[in-house]
Amino acid sequence: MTYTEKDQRFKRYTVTSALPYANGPVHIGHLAGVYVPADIYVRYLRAQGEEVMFIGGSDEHGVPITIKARKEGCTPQDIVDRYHKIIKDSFAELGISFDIYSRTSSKEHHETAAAYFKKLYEEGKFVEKVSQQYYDEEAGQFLADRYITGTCPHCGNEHAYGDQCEACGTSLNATDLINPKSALSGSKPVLKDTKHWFLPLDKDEPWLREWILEGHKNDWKTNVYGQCKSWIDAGLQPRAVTRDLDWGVKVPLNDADGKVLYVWFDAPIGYISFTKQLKGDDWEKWWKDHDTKLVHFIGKDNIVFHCIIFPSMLHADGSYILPDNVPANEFLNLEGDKISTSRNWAVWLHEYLKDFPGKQDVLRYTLCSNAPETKDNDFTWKDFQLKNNSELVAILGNFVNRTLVLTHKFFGGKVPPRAALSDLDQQTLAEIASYPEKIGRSIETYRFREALSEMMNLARLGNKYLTETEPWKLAKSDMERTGTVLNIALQICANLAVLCAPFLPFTADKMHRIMNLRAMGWQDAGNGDLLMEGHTIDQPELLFEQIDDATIQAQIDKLLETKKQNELNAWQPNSVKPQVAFDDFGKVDIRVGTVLECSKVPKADKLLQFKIDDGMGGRTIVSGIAKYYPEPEKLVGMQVCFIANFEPRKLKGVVSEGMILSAEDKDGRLVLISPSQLVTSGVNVG
Ligand code: B3M
Ligand code: ZN
Repeated sequence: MTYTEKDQRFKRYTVTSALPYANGPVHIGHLAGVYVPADIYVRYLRAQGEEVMFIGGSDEHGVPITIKARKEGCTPQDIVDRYHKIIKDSFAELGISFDIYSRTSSKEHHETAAAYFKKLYEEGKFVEKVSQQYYDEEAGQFLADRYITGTCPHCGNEHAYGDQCEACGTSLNATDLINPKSALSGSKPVLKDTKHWFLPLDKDEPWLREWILEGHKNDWKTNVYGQCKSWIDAGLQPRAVTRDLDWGVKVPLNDADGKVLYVWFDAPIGYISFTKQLKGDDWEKWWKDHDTKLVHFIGKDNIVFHCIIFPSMLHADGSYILPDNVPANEFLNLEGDKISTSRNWAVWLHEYLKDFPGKQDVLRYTLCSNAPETKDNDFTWKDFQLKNNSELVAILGNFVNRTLVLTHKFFGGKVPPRAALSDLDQQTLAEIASYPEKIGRSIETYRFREALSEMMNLARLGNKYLTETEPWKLAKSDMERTGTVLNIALQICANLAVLCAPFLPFTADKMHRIMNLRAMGWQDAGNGDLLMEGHTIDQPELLFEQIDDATIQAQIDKLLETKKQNELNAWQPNSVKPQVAFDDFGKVDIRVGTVLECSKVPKADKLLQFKIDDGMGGRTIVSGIAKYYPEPEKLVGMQVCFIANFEPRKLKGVVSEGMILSAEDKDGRLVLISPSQLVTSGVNVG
C-alpha cells in the first residue's frame, strides 16, 4: 500500500537509472545523485509488495570512449569491457539491487535500437538534412567535435576542442576554431557535405509544453521543472540523431555507411532493450501499459535528454508511456571541489570497497543523508567519519546493542513478557505506528534525506525511551517492569530492521539474523507486536564500528597527493623574458668549476658550502640546495657551472664568491647543471 493517492493508480513500476559511460569507474557523485536514491526507492517499493523492475547498464558508445581507446592504444571494445566489469561488480557489492545490469554494446541492444530508428524512419518521423562537417582526408573520416582542436576565437587558447574551449569555458562549434587541426592525423580538416537524420523537436513543443509545464508543475522537482521550462521557452530545435563515427549502433539504412546512431539516441533505448533481455515476451507491459509508472533517476546534466528528447522519441513511436517523474539530483562535490574523472578528483566506488570492507552501509548512509537533492552538496571525509561515529554508531548501533545486551543479561536472550503499560509505554508504541507512513511518504515523493532522518528518529526514540526508563537500574528492584521496557525496546529494534532496509540493506540483514526475524514487508512495520514473548535473540554483534582519525587521514592524504599530481600535470614553462642584447649577455661570466669540498653550512638548513677549483686558485660559493643533496660529500669531483663575476655576498657568516647554476624542476626541486663531459676547471661557458 503506497501512501500518495496518485500512486494508487499504478500496478507496476519501471525504474531506470542513468547508464554510466563505460569509460571510467563509478564515483560517489554518481552514487549520491542517481544510484543510492534509485535503490532506496525500489527496495522500498518491493517491501511494499509492489511489482517493480529496476533497470541499469553501461553506456558503451560515444566519442569519449573512442578517444580513450586511441590514447591507450587499444580498441573501444577493450575499454568498455574493462569498465563495464568494474562498474557492474562494484554496484553489486554496494547492494544496488538492479533486476538487470546490461550493456549497450550487446547484440540485443543494437537490434532494438536499430529497429527503433528504422520504424521512426519509415513512418517519416525524421527530417534529413545535408550539412558541412569537418573531414580528415588523411584518415578518411569525418571528425567528431572532440577530434578537432584549434585556437579559441575568444581567448586564444591553442588547444580548444571543436565543442568547447576548456581554458575559457565557451562552448564552440568546430567551424569557430582558428587553424583547426585533426586529432587523428594532425592534418588540416576540410569541410565536406554529410547527410544526417534529425528529430524535429520544434514540432513537439506544444504537447511537451502541456505535458510538462502544465501537467507536472506540482509533482516534478523545481530544478527539473525549471530546466525544462527554460529549454522549452527558448524554443526547441531539430536535433541530429546520427553521427559520422565508426563506434556505435550502425544506422540501419542503405545509404548510411560510416554512420551510427547518436549516443544519446541509442542509450535511453537501452532501458527498453534491457527490459526485453530481462522479461522476454512479457516486456511490453512495462513500457506500454498506462498502469505502469515510469521513473527515471538521473543527474542534473541529463535532464534535457530524459525530460524532452527521450520523451519525444517515445512519443514519435506512439505506443509508449511517458515518464511519470524524473527526480534528478544536483551535483555532489568532493572536499569543496568539483568531482572530475579526468583530474582523478573523486572517491571511486571500487577503491572505497577495497579500503572499507564491510562498510557499504556507511557510504550509503553518508551519501543519502548528504544527497544533493535541492542544491549541490559537498562530501568530506571528516563528515563521513562524523556520520559514522556520531550517528550510525552512537544512535542506531548503540540503541540496538544496548537493547540486545540487556535482553541477554536479564532474560537469557528471550523476549520478556509485557506487563501493565505506563503512559510512556503507550505513547512510545503509538509513535512506532506512525513511522512506516512518515518514511514511506517521503520516499514516494523522492525526499530521501528526509526519509532517512525519519528512520533515524525512530532509533532516537528508542534511545530516549531507554534513557527515561533506565532498565539497567530497574533490574535491581523490578524485574517485571524491566521485562516490559525491554519488550518495547525490542519491538523498536524489530521495526528498525524493516524500516532501515531500503537505506541500509546490509545492516537490516544483520539485524534480521541476530534477532531471528522472519522476512517482513513494509506493512508489518509500525506494529508493537513484531516479537512474541519467548522469541530467542542470538548473541548481539555490533552493527557499526568507530572509524578512527588515522583511517580518515589516509583518505585525505590520498586526495592531497592527487591535488599535487594535478598541479604538476598542469605545469607550463614560464613565459620567456624580454630579449637581451648579445653584449648584455656577454657581461655575465659563466665558468665550469670542479667541486673540491662540499658540506652543510652550520645552523643553516638550506645552504651548502662549496670549495670550487676554478683554475684560478679556488673559491668558496654558498648555494641554497641542501634539501636536494642530503649527502653533500658525494658531490666532490663533480663539475658545476657558476657565475664567476657575481658580487660577493655574506651568507650565514660565509662569504660566497659567485653563484652555482641549477635548474628548477616543475615540482620546485633544484638540480645542479653539469657539463656532459669533463672539461678543464675554469673554462668559460657561453
Ligand atoms: N551515459 C551520461 C552520463 O553518464 C549518459 C547517461 C545515459 S542515460 C540513458 O552522465
Ligand atoms: Zn577560449
